[in-house]
Amino acid sequence: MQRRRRRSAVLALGLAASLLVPTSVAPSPAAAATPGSKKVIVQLFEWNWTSVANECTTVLGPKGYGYVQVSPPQEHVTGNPWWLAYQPVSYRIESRKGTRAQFQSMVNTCHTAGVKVIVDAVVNHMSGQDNGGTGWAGTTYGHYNYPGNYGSQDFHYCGRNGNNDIVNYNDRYEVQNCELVNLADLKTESDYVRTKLAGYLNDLLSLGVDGFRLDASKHMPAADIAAIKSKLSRSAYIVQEVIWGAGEPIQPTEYTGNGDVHEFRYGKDLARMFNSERLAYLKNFGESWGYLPGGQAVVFTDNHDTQRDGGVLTYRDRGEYALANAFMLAWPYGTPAVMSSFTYSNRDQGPPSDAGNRTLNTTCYSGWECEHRWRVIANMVAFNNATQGAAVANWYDNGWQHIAFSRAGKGYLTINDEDFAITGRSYYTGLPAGRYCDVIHGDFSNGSCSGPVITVDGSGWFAANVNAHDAVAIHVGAKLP
Ligand code: ARE
Ligand code: CA
Repeated sequence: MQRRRRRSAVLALGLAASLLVPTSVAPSPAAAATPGSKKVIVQLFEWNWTSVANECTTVLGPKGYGYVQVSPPQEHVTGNPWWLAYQPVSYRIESRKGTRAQFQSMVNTCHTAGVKVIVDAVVNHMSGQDNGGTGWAGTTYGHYNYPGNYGSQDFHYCGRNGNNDIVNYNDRYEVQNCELVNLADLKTESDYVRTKLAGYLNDLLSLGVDGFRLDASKHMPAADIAAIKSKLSRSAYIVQEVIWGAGEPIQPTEYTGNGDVHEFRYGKDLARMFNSERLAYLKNFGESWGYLPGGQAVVFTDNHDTQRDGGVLTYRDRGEYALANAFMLAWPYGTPAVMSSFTYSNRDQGPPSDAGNRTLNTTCYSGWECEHRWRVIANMVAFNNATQGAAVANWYDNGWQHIAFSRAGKGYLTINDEDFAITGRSYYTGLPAGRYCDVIHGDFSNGSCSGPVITVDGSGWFAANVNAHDAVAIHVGAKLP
């Protein structure tokens, strides 16, 4: 059953939107953070290394993010679109985002701030340029010729569809041996190619990198990835990009033996619950929806592809987006990855860059959205950290768009996505009695709260009004003395 859309109500009231979105956390000097239980990943899409380093110190560390996922660092083809990063020319760590020295310094700075670094690694293919050219760092290349790395014998030529391109995702062979959008497809079954790829990844490990997001994993047999992984010089976190597709023969579950896998259904389903179905259905969100095992799933509201392709909530949805992220960060299924975007008006548009296409430093007020700094999102990271390991308890829903639950003994979230305020009711949290900061509307620091304080009584209840399209969240990490 479709429920009514209430975008207009949000605009008319202007209430939740104004409460939830425009406020961002101010960068502050880092206190040395403790790594360990911090799981939350933030994807700083297309940020340059200097800006990532700065963000680790001033925001990611202090706010409790565990990992930063950075865009591909290797030499790429030249031009302006963001997706040039996905067309490797060589494995030199030299790109529009910065030099090897800047990359190294970024890794060190993030580690000092208690934040680990995941690199988006493009290993399935090289460039998609029929005529070759000169790469960002000056390497001359051809479509099937990358001096010092690969020659024509190192690529697949599947002989299908007239141009070797993938057309049919229902054909396993084609998906793994033809070209994804004309990108020269590496023979990942060859030991030579595997050794080269592992050489690249090992170079990154030598710079201190902690893990990899393996791009286009679906386009490589899981066994090929396992073989590359076995050549790594030390253990590294791995998350594989395998987009679940209805009826496709290649399933995300094939890849769990290698590490984590992105659960693409999560963001689409979550958007549907917010937009046209019911938050009440989220009561058993996760494995019982047919998803990957939670311990191996990385989940997100949107990523750099889905935010462009539609069917998910993005920064353009403002308050609704904040609420969806609050849910994701409070709910125990999977490892949450927060998206942080540059704003764009067409799909191909590159990040803010200079005349030579060098990526500019990030400014969170011009050209960059910085969702990860939105108060709701940034503060819910600490909620996630404080509630690790605690089960969902005390679920409540009104059958529609008002839900609430606790993370046993550690935290409590209620989301009201109705068009009307919910007033005059109390919530059973099971939390220890005390005064808690409502981290949806206020920041907790040095024992004080810049927003509303919620009082949990000796029986574990609190009373509060919740505006339309708004939320209240409290946790033991933001309890007033
Ligand atoms: C660009 C141009 C192309 C041109 C090519 C070569 O757009 O027209 O032919 O360059 O010159 C990104 C961009 C692409 C870009 C590419 C290379 O999105 O536009 O091509 O970089 O610069 C499939 C894959 C999945 C992939 C998505 C996009 O399975 O792995 O397509 N996602 C990753 C990254 C992308 C990146 C690449 C891979 C390539 O996240 O950002 O591409 O490195 C169904 C299937 C999915 C399929 C999906 C879309 O849902 O189930 O598996 O995803 O359709 O086709
Ligand atoms: Ca392939």
